[in-house]
Amino acid sequence: MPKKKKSIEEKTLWPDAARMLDKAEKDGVETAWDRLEQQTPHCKFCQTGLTCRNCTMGPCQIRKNAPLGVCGADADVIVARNFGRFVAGGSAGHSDHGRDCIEALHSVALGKSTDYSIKDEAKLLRIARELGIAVEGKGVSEVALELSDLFFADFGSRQHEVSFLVRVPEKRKKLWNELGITPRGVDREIAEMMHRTHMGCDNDAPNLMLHSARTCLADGWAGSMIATEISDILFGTPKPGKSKVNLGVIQEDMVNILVHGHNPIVSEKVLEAVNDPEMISLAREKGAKGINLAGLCCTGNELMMRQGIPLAGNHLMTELAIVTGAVELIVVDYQCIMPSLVTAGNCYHTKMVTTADKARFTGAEHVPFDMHNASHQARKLVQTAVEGFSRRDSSRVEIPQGPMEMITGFSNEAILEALGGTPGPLIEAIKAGKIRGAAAIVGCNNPKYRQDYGNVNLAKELIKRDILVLVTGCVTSAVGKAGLLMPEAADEAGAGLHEICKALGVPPVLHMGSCVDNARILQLAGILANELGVDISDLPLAGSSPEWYSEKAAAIGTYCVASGIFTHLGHPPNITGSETVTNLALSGLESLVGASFGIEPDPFKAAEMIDERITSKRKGLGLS
Ligand code: BF8
Ligand code: SF4
Repeated sequence: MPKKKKSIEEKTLWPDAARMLDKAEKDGVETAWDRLEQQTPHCKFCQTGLTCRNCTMGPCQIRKNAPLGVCGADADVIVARNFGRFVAGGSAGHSDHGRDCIEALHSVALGKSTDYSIKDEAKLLRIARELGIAVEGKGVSEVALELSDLFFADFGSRQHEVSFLVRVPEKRKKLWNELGITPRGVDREIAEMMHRTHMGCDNDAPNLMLHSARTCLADGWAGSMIATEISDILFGTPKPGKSKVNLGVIQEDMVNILVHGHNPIVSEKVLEAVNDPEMISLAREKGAKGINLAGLCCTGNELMMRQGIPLAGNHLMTELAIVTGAVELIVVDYQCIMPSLVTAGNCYHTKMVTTADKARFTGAEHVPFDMHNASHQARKLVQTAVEGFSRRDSSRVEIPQGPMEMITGFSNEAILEALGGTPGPLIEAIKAGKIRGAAAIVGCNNPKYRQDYGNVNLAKELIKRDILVLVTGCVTSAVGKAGLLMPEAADEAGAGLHEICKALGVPPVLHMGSCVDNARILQLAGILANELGVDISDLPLAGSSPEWYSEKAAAIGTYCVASGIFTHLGHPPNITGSETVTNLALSGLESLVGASFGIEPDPFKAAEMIDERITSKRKGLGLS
């Protein structure tokens, strides 16, 4: 049977994306949606996790007439091994980003980098104290050095827990100890996952799944948390501020530069170079009004929440941003960057530049950034963009208009400040049922879904039910475009949440950052649980990733569940070939860690699922 082509309407929720999809077709630019069509139907063995390629006696596929791999591994073991490696990949991504942040802090502390500095000294001192470093009588550099050394140690062969476990409620820590899943060194857990999944090691599916949990906990409570906290120390702790989102942030009369990836270490420097008067006058000489910087994906979130830089869009908007024909330069660091961007750029005058030696793209120019050359390299890049302006073909430019306004930047510090310095008022609102609970909607776009349909509708349904929504990563752009990040969106919320939002002047959906910043949500959960003297799993909280795609998103989901937070996913990871693993994920984990996964592609039914969970947790706390 010939495959039915999806209409543009079925591909995305958004007018800006629809217009660019139409233009892409006319301009002959292939997108992720086109390639998905070519890749469909997917291999059933891979989709259910039943393929093993871990040695050359195989590869093996588990079938009815061949239920064991050559070595004798069964479906459960193969599925659990594959899942373990999948989340180890995600944990490695977040955590290696965290390591780069430690290296930056370390080099600033040693005075080896003049390109970076400590912007939030108060936070540096606060965190150092929190982690047991004596700060009295010491200079900022000395404290920064001790803190970076402590964080480096969090990555190594340490035998005891990672430092930020001081934020975890005692009950939860005891549970992790009993299960043997207390995260030790970040690299240690990831390497051990690779070891366990080598042929002939861990051949017990539940035991493998427990180590998956441990690996992801090392990501959430160390790798990601360290990335977040150091980014705040180096670039400032986010405060609520205005920004804009959608492709309308690209400016026709200006040189346009997009930053894409995850680590603010590159994008912050690009921003500085963009604001350099010398660069601006160079742009004017070339006939542009100035230089416009906008962000994509998580790097976009990082710049937006600290500097107010507008967000052009999320994962599936990255190719479409280039299709506007008005982008001179796209600068990337790492993660979630489609290699197709090089090809899309070649269809226009858009140049793609890579900056990390560990993330190079064939066909893109490589301008490596390090601690000692970042400002210089950033200026070089901006100059390249300015020079590209004269190569722009104005007859091929089409920019959707009308960016949406939004308020972003709700770090925990900002949330506590809005509450008057303590979590007390939030707890009172939860007790009174004005806020019935909170749900974090996080993660990605995936062309298998109508873009952002799940992300937006789930958020809308939850706020109607007086459930406060927290967002990070690519969901930010989704809810921002839907207007949900503005205080006026409180009018779409239930009466209780509406009242609280109006009193505080905040939106019913709070933007908490990029994907590594899901660690902020873990920290907040820890604060609330400690304040109430309960475990995280007792709180009326939920996580959700309706349109996830990445290994990192699976790692986030797993550390959420292992931390005691029920987590909804739009579709399962590739585990359904094993009943044991699937049952463990959907229910078995409940008796072990007090939470599990729920799968539901329909956002309206997912809202129901999350609501039920929150209701039962409220009951458990004796709340109506
Ligand atoms: O880490 S939400 S598509 S950009 S994986 Fe990637 Fe998913 Fe976006 Fe940021 Ni997170
Ligand atoms: Fe096959 Fe076992 Fe080798 Fe996997 S480890 S490829 S199941 S023989």
